Amino acid sequence: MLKIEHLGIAVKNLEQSNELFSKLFGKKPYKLEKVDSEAVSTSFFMIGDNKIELLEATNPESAIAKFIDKKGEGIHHIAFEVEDVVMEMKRLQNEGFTLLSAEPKKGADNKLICFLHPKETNGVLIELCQEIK
Ligand code: CMX
Repeated sequence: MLKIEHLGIAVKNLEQSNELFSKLFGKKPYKLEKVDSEAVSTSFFMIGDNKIELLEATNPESAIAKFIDKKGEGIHHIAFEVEDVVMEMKRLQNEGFTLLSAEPKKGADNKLICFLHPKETNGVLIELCQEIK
Protein backbone atom coordinates (compact mmCIF):
# COMPACT_ATOMS: atom_id res chain seq x y z
CA MET A 1 0.00 0.00 0.00
CA LEU A 2 1.27 3.45 -0.85
CA LYS A 3 -0.54 5.92 1.42
CA ILE A 4 -3.92 6.83 2.87
CA GLU A 5 -5.83 8.03 -0.19
CA HIS A 6 -8.84 9.40 1.69
CA LEU A 7 -11.10 9.08 4.72
CA GLY A 8 -14.79 8.50 4.04
CA ILE A 9 -17.40 10.10 6.32
CA ALA A 10 -21.05 8.98 6.21
CA VAL A 11 -23.50 11.88 6.39
CA LYS A 12 -27.29 12.13 6.34
CA ASN A 13 -27.53 15.27 4.24
CA LEU A 14 -24.68 16.02 1.82
CA GLU A 15 -25.74 19.58 1.10
CA GLN A 16 -25.80 20.52 4.79
CA SER A 17 -22.55 18.66 5.46
CA ASN A 18 -20.85 20.36 2.51
CA GLU A 19 -21.70 23.70 4.14
CA LEU A 20 -20.50 22.51 7.53
CA PHE A 21 -17.20 21.08 6.26
CA SER A 22 -16.63 24.09 3.99
CA LYS A 23 -16.78 26.27 7.12
CA LEU A 24 -14.52 23.86 9.00
CA PHE A 25 -11.87 23.63 6.27
CA GLY A 26 -12.23 27.18 4.92
CA LYS A 27 -12.73 25.85 1.39
CA LYS A 28 -15.39 24.27 -0.77
CA PRO A 29 -15.37 20.68 -2.10
CA TYR A 30 -13.39 20.34 -5.32
CA LYS A 31 -15.77 17.74 -6.69
CA LEU A 32 -19.35 16.46 -6.30
CA GLU A 33 -20.06 13.04 -7.78
CA LYS A 34 -22.94 10.57 -7.76
CA VAL A 35 -21.87 6.91 -7.94
CA ASP A 36 -24.96 4.90 -8.89
CA SER A 37 -23.25 1.51 -8.54
CA GLU A 38 -22.55 2.29 -4.84
CA ALA A 39 -25.83 4.19 -4.30
CA VAL A 40 -24.01 7.25 -2.97
CA SER A 41 -23.66 10.95 -3.60
CA THR A 42 -20.22 12.15 -2.66
CA SER A 43 -18.15 15.29 -2.27
CA PHE A 44 -14.38 15.62 -1.98
CA PHE A 45 -12.25 18.12 -0.08
CA MET A 46 -8.47 18.45 -0.32
CA ILE A 47 -6.69 19.54 2.87
CA GLY A 48 -3.02 19.81 1.99
CA ASP A 49 -2.13 16.34 0.70
CA ASN A 50 -5.10 14.76 2.44
CA LYS A 51 -8.48 13.98 0.99
CA ILE A 52 -11.83 13.73 2.78
CA GLU A 53 -14.87 12.16 1.11
CA LEU A 54 -18.39 12.83 2.38
CA LEU A 55 -20.98 10.20 1.46
CA GLU A 56 -24.76 10.39 1.48
CA ALA A 57 -26.97 7.38 0.62
CA THR A 58 -29.11 7.68 -2.49
CA ASN A 59 -31.42 4.85 -1.44
CA PRO A 60 -32.29 2.97 1.79
CA GLU A 61 -30.41 -0.19 0.63
CA SER A 62 -27.15 1.74 0.26
CA ALA A 63 -24.23 0.65 2.50
CA ILE A 64 -24.19 4.24 3.79
CA ALA A 65 -27.89 4.17 4.78
CA LYS A 66 -27.41 0.87 6.64
CA PHE A 67 -24.27 2.19 8.35
CA ILE A 68 -26.04 5.37 9.55
CA ASP A 69 -29.05 3.36 10.77
CA LYS A 70 -26.76 1.13 12.83
CA LYS A 71 -23.96 3.44 13.97
CA GLY A 72 -25.01 7.00 13.13
CA GLU A 73 -23.03 9.51 11.09
CA GLY A 74 -19.24 9.36 11.27
CA ILE A 75 -16.08 7.87 9.79
CA HIS A 76 -17.17 5.09 7.45
CA HIS A 77 -13.95 3.87 5.81
CA ILE A 78 -10.24 4.42 5.29
CA ALA A 79 -9.04 4.16 1.70
CA PHE A 80 -5.47 3.21 0.79
CA GLU A 81 -3.90 3.93 -2.54
CA VAL A 82 -2.34 0.91 -4.22
CA GLU A 83 -0.26 0.61 -7.35
CA ASP A 84 -2.16 -2.36 -8.77
CA VAL A 85 -5.53 -3.14 -7.16
CA VAL A 86 -5.85 -6.63 -8.69
CA MET A 87 -2.42 -7.66 -7.38
CA GLU A 88 -3.21 -6.24 -3.94
CA MET A 89 -6.58 -8.04 -3.88
CA LYS A 90 -4.81 -11.35 -4.62
CA ARG A 91 -2.16 -10.69 -1.97
CA LEU A 92 -4.75 -9.84 0.72
CA GLN A 93 -6.99 -12.76 -0.20
CA ASN A 94 -3.98 -15.06 0.22
CA GLU A 95 -3.42 -13.45 3.64
CA GLY A 96 -6.99 -14.51 4.61
CA PHE A 97 -8.88 -11.22 4.26
CA THR A 98 -12.36 -11.26 2.71
CA LEU A 99 -12.80 -9.13 -0.38
CA LEU A 100 -16.24 -7.57 -0.77
CA SER A 101 -16.12 -7.90 -4.56
CA ALA A 102 -14.43 -10.50 -6.75
CA GLU A 103 -13.39 -7.83 -9.27
CA PRO A 104 -12.39 -4.20 -8.77
CA LYS A 105 -15.27 -1.75 -9.28
CA LYS A 106 -15.33 1.77 -10.67
CA GLY A 107 -15.50 4.11 -7.65
CA ALA A 108 -15.74 7.86 -7.20
CA ASP A 109 -12.97 10.29 -8.18
CA ASN A 110 -11.56 8.19 -11.02
CA LYS A 111 -10.59 5.10 -9.05
CA LEU A 112 -10.78 1.33 -9.32
CA ILE A 113 -11.80 0.13 -5.88
CA CYS A 114 -12.28 -2.93 -3.71
CA PHE A 115 -13.38 -3.13 -0.06
CA LEU A 116 -12.27 -5.60 2.64
CA HIS A 117 -14.80 -6.92 5.17
CA PRO A 118 -14.51 -4.95 8.46
CA LYS A 119 -14.98 -8.11 10.57
CA GLU A 120 -11.39 -9.12 9.73
CA THR A 121 -9.85 -5.67 10.05
CA ASN A 122 -10.67 -4.86 13.67
CA GLY A 123 -14.00 -3.30 12.72
CA VAL A 124 -12.55 -0.82 10.21
CA LEU A 125 -13.86 -0.85 6.64
CA ILE A 126 -10.82 -0.69 4.34
CA GLU A 127 -10.95 0.39 0.71
CA LEU A 128 -8.19 -0.24 -1.80
CA CYS A 129 -8.03 2.22 -4.65
CA GLN A 130 -6.01 2.54 -7.78
CA GLU A 131 -6.01 5.70 -9.86
CA ILE A 132 -7.42 5.09 -13.37
CA LYS A 133 -4.80 6.45 -15.77
N1 CMX B 1 -17.25 0.11 9.24
C1 CMX B 1 -17.22 -0.84 10.23
N2 CMX B 1 -18.15 -1.80 10.38
C2 CMX B 1 -19.17 -1.80 9.52
C3 CMX B 1 -19.29 -0.87 8.47
C4 CMX B 1 -18.27 0.12 8.36
N3 CMX B 1 -18.30 1.05 7.41
N4 CMX B 1 -20.41 -1.13 7.77
C5 CMX B 1 -20.98 -2.19 8.36
N5 CMX B 1 -20.23 -2.61 9.39
C6 CMX B 1 -20.48 -3.74 10.29
C7 CMX B 1 -21.89 -3.72 10.83
O1 CMX B 1 -21.99 -2.88 11.97
C8 CMX B 1 -22.08 -5.18 11.19
O2 CMX B 1 -21.49 -5.47 12.40
P1 CMX B 1 -22.25 -6.41 13.47
O3 CMX B 1 -22.39 -7.73 12.77
O4 CMX B 1 -21.33 -6.42 14.64
O5 CMX B 1 -23.57 -5.75 13.71
C9 CMX B 1 -21.29 -5.90 10.09
O6 CMX B 1 -20.39 -4.94 9.54
C10 CMX B 1 -22.16 -6.42 8.97
O7 CMX B 1 -22.99 -5.37 8.65
P2 CMX B 1 -24.44 -5.61 8.13
O8 CMX B 1 -25.24 -4.39 8.37
O9 CMX B 1 -24.98 -6.89 8.60
O10 CMX B 1 -24.16 -5.81 6.61
P3 CMX B 1 -24.22 -4.79 5.54
O11 CMX B 1 -25.21 -5.28 4.58
O12 CMX B 1 -24.37 -3.40 6.06
O13 CMX B 1 -22.77 -4.90 4.89
C11 CMX B 1 -20.55 -4.29 4.45
C12 CMX B 1 -21.62 -4.36 5.52
C13 CMX B 1 -19.30 -3.68 5.05
C14 CMX B 1 -20.29 -5.69 3.92
C15 CMX B 1 -21.14 -3.39 3.29
O14 CMX B 1 -21.40 -2.11 3.84
C16 CMX B 1 -20.22 -3.26 2.11
O15 CMX B 1 -20.19 -4.11 1.23
N6 CMX B 1 -19.43 -2.15 2.04
C17 CMX B 1 -18.56 -1.88 0.91
C18 CMX B 1 -19.20 -0.94 -0.08
C19 CMX B 1 -19.45 0.41 0.51
O16 CMX B 1 -19.27 0.66 1.69
N7 CMX B 1 -19.91 1.34 -0.38
C20 CMX B 1 -20.17 2.71 0.01
C21 CMX B 1 -18.98 3.61 -0.20
C22 CMX B 1 -18.67 3.79 -1.68
C23 CMX B 1 -17.60 4.79 -1.97
O17 CMX B 1 -16.66 5.01 -1.18
O18 CMX B 1 -17.69 5.41 -3.07
